[in-house]
Amino acid sequence: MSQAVSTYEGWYVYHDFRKIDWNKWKSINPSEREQMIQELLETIQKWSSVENNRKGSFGQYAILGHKADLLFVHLRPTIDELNEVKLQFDKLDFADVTSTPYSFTSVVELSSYTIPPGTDPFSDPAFRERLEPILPKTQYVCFYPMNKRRLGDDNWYMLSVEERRKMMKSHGMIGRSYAGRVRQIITGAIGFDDWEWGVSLFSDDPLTFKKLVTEMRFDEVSARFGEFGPFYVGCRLTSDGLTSLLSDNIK
Ligand code: 76R
Repeated sequence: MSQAVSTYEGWYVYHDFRKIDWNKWKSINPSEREQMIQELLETIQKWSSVENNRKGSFGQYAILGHKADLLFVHLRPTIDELNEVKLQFDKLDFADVTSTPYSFTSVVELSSYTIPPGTDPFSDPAFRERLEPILPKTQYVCFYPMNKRRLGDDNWYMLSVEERRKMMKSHGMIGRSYAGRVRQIITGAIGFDDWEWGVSLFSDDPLTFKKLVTEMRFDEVSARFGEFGPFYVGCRLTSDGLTSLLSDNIK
């Protein structure tokens, strides 16, 4: 049996993808729509306020393509709070014009591959901040779930910890060459969701996602072991942005 990797967990994360039923939304009279937006914004205000005392983080995005229209990302210290947040949304009148084409439940995860044995990572205060991250306020987000393959000789879970560490080191080096251009939050979902990890990338230039993911595809750990779910790309929304997405040019 190979030795399991030890991991450090931080805040729990809920990626809530929403699709808007535009026919239904447009059939509602304007004053009622206005009221529904206000109610939504008040709830969002509450969700965002957790960042003030570092009790979590919140981000909202407009998603491109047919797979979803909106993405709400919640980070909270407990999974119970994520459940509350989910129900708070579902009880809003606005929820009645949306559906959930995708969601992902996971927890911020840092693994020990690149931590020298015998050192306490918590001696660096930045380590806790990485486990409890405030979502970067970049213009663009990219999210996808992934697995590590278990097939014949390409079985990640049968490799020795040294082999895995070597590959993760190379992976981390590529990642670090994107420092300042992209931020990543890796969340672990084993036992929580249908894929093993969620990858959330943040950048002010969407092309950076393509460049980084392409470069990693050629690196051994992704080339041999990476299996990927659906990709989502989106633009960060302010409250005003969300209001105009829902109100501008509505006939
Ligand atoms: O956290 C660290 O800085 C240590 C190095 C590191 C680890 C251990 C690291 C760095 N990652 C780690 C773990 Mn990563 N990462 C991905 C993807 O599309 C693909 O091919 C893969 C998706 C991207 C784009 C990415 C980016 N990473 C992991 C794990 C857990 C593996 C396990 O435990 O088996 C996964 C699934 C994963 C996937 N990674 C970085 C990045 C970037 C940009 C970095 C540099 C981070 C930095 O230095 O700030």
